[in-house]
Amino acid sequence: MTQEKSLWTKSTCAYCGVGCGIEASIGAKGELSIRGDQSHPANYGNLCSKGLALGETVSQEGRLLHPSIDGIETDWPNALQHVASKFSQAIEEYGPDSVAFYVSGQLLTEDYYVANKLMKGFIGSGNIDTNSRLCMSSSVVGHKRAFGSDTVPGCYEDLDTAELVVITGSNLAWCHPVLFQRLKAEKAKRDNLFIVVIDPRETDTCSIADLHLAIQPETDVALFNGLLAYLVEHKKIDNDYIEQHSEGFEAALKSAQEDMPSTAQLAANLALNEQDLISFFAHFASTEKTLTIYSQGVNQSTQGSNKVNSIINCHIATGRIGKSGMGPFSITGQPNAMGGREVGGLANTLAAHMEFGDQKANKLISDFWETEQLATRPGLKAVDLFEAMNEGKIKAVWIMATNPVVSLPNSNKIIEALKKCPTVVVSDCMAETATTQFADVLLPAQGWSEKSGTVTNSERRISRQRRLLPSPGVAKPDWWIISEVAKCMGFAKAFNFLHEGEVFSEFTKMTTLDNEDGLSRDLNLIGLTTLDAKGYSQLTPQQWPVTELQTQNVHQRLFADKQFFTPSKKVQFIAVSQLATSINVTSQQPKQSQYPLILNSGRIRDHWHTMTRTGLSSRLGAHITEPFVAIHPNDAEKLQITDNNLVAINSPQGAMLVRALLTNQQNKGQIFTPIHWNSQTAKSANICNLVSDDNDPISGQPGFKSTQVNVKKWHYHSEAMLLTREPIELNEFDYWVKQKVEKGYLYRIADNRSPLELSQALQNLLQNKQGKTLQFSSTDESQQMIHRYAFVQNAQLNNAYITSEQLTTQSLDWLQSVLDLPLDSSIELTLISGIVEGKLAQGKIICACKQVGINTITDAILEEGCQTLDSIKQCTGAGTGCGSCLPEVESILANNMVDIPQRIEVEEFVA
Ligand SMILES: Nc1nc2c(c(=O)[nH]1)N[C@H]1C(S)=C(S)[C@@H](COP(=O)(O)OP(=O)(O)OC[C@H]3O[C@@H](n4cnc5c(=O)[nH]c(N)nc54)[C@H](O)[C@@H]3O)O[C@H]1N2
Ligand SMILES: Nc1nc2c(c(=O)[nH]1)N[C@H]1C(S)=C(S)[C@@H](COP(=O)(O)OP(=O)(O)OC[C@H]3O[C@@H](n4cnc5c(=O)[nH]c(N)nc54)[C@H](O)[C@@H]3O)O[C@H]1N2
Ligand code: SF4
Ligand SMILES: [Mo]
Repeated sequence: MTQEKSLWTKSTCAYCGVGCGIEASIGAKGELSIRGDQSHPANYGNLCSKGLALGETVSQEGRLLHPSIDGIETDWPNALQHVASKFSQAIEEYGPDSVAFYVSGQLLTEDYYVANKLMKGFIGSGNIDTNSRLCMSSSVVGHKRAFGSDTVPGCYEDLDTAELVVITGSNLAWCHPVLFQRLKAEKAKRDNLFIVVIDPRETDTCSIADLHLAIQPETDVALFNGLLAYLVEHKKIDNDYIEQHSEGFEAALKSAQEDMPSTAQLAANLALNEQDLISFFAHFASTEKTLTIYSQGVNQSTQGSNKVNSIINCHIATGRIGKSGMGPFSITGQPNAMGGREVGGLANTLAAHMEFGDQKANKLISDFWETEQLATRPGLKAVDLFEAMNEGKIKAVWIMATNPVVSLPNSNKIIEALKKCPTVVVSDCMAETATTQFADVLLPAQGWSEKSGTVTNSERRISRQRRLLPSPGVAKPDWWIISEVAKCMGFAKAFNFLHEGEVFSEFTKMTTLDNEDGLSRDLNLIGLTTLDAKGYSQLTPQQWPVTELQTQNVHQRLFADKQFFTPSKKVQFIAVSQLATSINVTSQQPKQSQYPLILNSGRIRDHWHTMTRTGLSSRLGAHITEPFVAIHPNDAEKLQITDNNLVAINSPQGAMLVRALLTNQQNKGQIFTPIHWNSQTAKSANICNLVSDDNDPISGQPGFKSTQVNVKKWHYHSEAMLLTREPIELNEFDYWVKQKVEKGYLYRIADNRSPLELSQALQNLLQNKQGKTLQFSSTDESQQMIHRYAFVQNAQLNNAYITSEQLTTQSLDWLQSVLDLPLDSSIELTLISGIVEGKLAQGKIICACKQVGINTITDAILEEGCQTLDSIKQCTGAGTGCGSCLPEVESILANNMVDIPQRIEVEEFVA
């Protein structure tokens, strides 16, 4: 038992804000095994596909190993001094507001703390903003306006006790899978749990919903205003709570009533069935234990802050905050979105939840940091920051742990801004990202598994990330890099940290300034201020406020005492009104007819953001292999687009080229594309090329979820699938997408050349010498020419391709695993004939953990007679790992049981 313990180190998952505890052990060859930490209260041992694949993404492939200046490798002292002098020179010449940091919710709290301390405390500018601006800032505004503090009041345990769970603007099944599975298990156990999903799309999250409201995009304020008006009309409000503990009710109600002439009219405005609307309202009215989970469909909007307050208003009116099973619950995106907010990562807050404009806070921080330069006013928010850069006002920027060329709206403008900025410093783990290309100085940062520190999850729980592996090259922790630059800038005394634990200790003390009792501010870590190095090293999860070190898991809710952090100590209703949206709600027609469709964007189950990490795992890459646009069949028909066509999407800002996926899960007039692919993984699939930088006037959060676009079929002459062991540059082709597969890469290509010309172009690129070439050209049943080519070296397949006019009509999923298999005669035959047998025949991978393909699952249903999820699990192993593929397995089951038997065949084509 003791031996077992010492082999597994506890840490926290690198990805989403659920903040799951993991345990890692290192094998003989340095490989990392990962399992869920049974004792961690965020996940009790469960992990999703991304968490389980963490071990596969810690490879050294593509890592940034050394600092460089203007593309020339250098050492740390030189690089640090260079950055310091560039920043100091700019400050001297143009003032502190001429420099900026753009940081990330993927930094650890310790990194974030020193970055904020340097910019706000010692450079003396507010110009540090974070990618959480794109993610959580509308929630921050909503919280501060209502509660007087940026507080998420509830905890995950509320999922286990709630009787109505409203999930709005969140695809929990794919983005917070462990919470989704927890809720799903509750749903299976309890008859008294009703689940409502509010999302314009029918997502996998709807698989557990009793009611799905496919509202028109951007109409959430009207919906929740309608709910508030309904609650009042049906006398379902908590009058005592409103009178004694809140302010602003009358004004909020007046705005709400203006948005709801009648349920019939509101339903028509939102394009909902009136019965469904009333059902939602009635459930909310009659269920005390109501939890409203929300995420980017709410936050990422030009009226995101108002959407948040429209939700919170309904919870205040019913007194449903701070009690078990109820409350508004903003689910955070990144692993440390919360930590960043705690230490002042946003340009408009100070640190430890203290605010600009508060003289007392200003003095407390200045004294604590022993500085006279503390910034006195907020800095530029992300979009404005890059705008200022574009105008030449920012002379030096330091980007850490984020990839703004992909993730900020209007990518072309971001690229222009970076080109104009005289000094662009980027700290990243990867050498080649869409953003590192534009850096003057590159600094290699330690990544997950190498760095050490803390993160805070959605339920305010602080957990340790621990060092597991050595770092490659000379990569250093972000907090160290920042502190060393600060020292070179002349601030040695304030940045003399020797260990991340010392940074954490200083931060915990800061939370207690004039706040020993936790009555001035919600964020109080007084119980952690006495931690010594050993205590920090062994720290178990702690949920704030931490009045004393928690030796077992606690589940606390704030505002149970009905005391808020507003001047009057009362919670605030905020009067909000539905603003006009980019579509004309009543006619359902987009207002600008040149761009008649609304483009929505978001995440897929197995990829993380710009794919710098999940793109390294072949298991994760196999779920969805190519960027796509989901489009309703009626819209597609009008545009003469069929399934799998390549289509160009255009907006006034830019264009992208992706594969069409026809689906009824998409509402008419709206399309959806994932955010993950970018210039490193596809020719033209960066959705932020199209998104405008319109943002919420209060939070500054961009409206990523609705961009007006048009879609046109894109014509090409030939397609290719190319398999290589090494990455290859394909920009000469009109369309390409890269997928990591076992032992290599699989590229999908489309071009305006003929199949034969494309074949020749590929051979020129591959430059194969000294080996065995297998080549075969033939026609298929529809007389299309197909060219197959494989190059074998040392009895190993080195590269291979197939070109044809149309490849998408054929299932070529077997190509994903072929590099990993010993090359025998049957594989050679498949490569030149296309006849697929045995292991190669299982089709698209559905269960990433157990590598189970769609054909194996459909076989189990149709041929083995598996008619339940459990029997499929038993028979195929699918869904027995992390379980996040279960909704998809279920939908395959449902599809195959309803209109039997549309079997997905691996097509064989005649040689
Ligand atoms: N697999 C995976 N998981 C992740 C991430 C990842 O990259 N991959 N990223 C993490 C991060 S940083 C974040 S922020 C979270 C995001 O987590 P989510 O917010 O759950 O994810 P999204 O897919 O961005 O968007 C959520 C949903 O909002 C819907 N939506 C769009 N417009 C509207 C609207 O007007 N109203 C309403 N009610 N809904 C609308 C979209 O259709 C979409 O289904 O995920 C985290 N988890
Ligand atoms: N259209 C559209 N755009 C969106 C969104 C959307 O829904 N739609 N969502 C927005 C949201 S919510 C978010 S959170 C953003 C995410 O967008 P980004 O933050 O740009 O995405 P990531 O790929 O996570 O970028 C993290 C970068 O940091 C590097 N990195 C990882 N760990 C470390 C580390 O420890 N130190 C350092 N120095 N570097 C590290 C990675 O290699 C990677 O290059 O995208 C936003 N953009
Ligand atoms: S839900 Fe998945 S991605 Fe999120 S923290 Fe847990 S294991 Fe990691
Ligand atoms: Mo996010």
